[in-house]
Amino acid sequence: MRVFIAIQLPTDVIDELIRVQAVFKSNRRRGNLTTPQNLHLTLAFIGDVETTVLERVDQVLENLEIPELTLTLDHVGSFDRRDGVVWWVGLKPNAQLMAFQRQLTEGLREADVPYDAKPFRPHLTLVRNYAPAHEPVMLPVIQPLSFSTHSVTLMRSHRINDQLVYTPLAIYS
Ligand code: 2AM
Repeated sequence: MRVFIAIQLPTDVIDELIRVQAVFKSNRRRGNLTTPQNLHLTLAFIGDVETTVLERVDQVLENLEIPELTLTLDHVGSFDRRDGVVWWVGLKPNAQLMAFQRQLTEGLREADVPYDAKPFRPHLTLVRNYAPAHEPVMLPVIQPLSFSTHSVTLMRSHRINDQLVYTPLAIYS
């Protein structure tokens, strides 16, 4: 099963992300928009694992002290990836979030759970493999928007009728 660990978002944050996403939706030669129900903050991407590994992930998350975090969306940015440009909304630097994510990945490592060890850059993906229909792309201004969270979710990534779907498997708080 292909899994990752994420923070789920409240509806007002999802609404704001959809507003920002509209810029890419309306000026798009190419691009896969994240569906509203798939918007999330990834903390650790694990990938395809067997049930025995999944049980160890569950143990790590059960034993993890989950802090209450206050996160703030405050900018739009992009990554150039091999499979095209990804545009996202980024979070204001947050030492507590970075420390928590480090604790989580240390737990995974100690439990011998594989994960993508790329440096953590907290972001909420709006569109992947994007190319505009016309230049310039007028980036929207983001009014800083904060939310508090006190849980993490083990998510499954799969395809249903050729649609990418993220399904919560368990919530830890
Ligand atoms: P992305 O949105 O920047 O692509 C599910 O695929 C989630 O895990 C996405 O949020 C994705 O980030 C993230 N992720 C992190 N590393 C990944 C990897 N190596 N492969 C696929 N997704 C990854």
